[in-house]
Amino acid sequence: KKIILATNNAGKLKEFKALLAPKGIEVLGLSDLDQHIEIAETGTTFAENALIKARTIADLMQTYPVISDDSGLMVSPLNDEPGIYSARYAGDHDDAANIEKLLGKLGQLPFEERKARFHATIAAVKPNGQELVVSGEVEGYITFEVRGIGGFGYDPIFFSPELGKTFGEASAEEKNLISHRRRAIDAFLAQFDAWWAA
Ligand code: ITT
Repeated sequence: KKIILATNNAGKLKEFKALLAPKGIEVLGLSDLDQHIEIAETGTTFAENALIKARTIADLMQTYPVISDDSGLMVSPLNDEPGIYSARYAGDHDDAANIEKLLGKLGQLPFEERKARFHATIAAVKPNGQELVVSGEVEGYITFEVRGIGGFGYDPIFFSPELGKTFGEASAEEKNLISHRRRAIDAFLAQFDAWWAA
């Protein structure tokens, strides 16, 4: 089974490939199709933006089912900022600048008050228009400094109590066991057969 992942984010693509290959689902990124398509994320929620991305690519490529991932980091003491703006918090897809801005805003706030959660919404659209939207979240704390070089985005400052380390310090396999993306994909897989057949 082949599906297209409507993303320009190499970190996401790698995780989707690893998480869906064991289920017999081959994930093709836009980069695998030699495409780079910028889509304006004009929605006000993860679900709206995920649907915008999946529908745009589904309209362009009528051959394969398309899925998308809209995700972000919600930091409790910052009223869930940066949320849907996570990729463009300080600079557009500038992970280092985004991290610096976030750490600056939290200052020396005590560790136990630095609660945060990652969210991922997956939207799936088939050529016949059948749609599916599912989500997943994982909880953690924002560290005081960068720890580790694994993953992407905010991973080096997201401490997972379940792993006892940051997502930046975790291996890809460890992160994929518990991540928001893993949980969204589990929800997707629970409805996959019905969606695929519909
Ligand atoms: P596409 O829209 O092309 O898929 P994007 O990076 O622009 O890529 P989003 O708009 O969904 O995607 O923004 C998600 C951002 O949230 C991402 O760029 C990271 O900054 C952050 N993020 C999401 N999942 C993450 C993860 O697993 N680890 C670290 N940061 C993550």
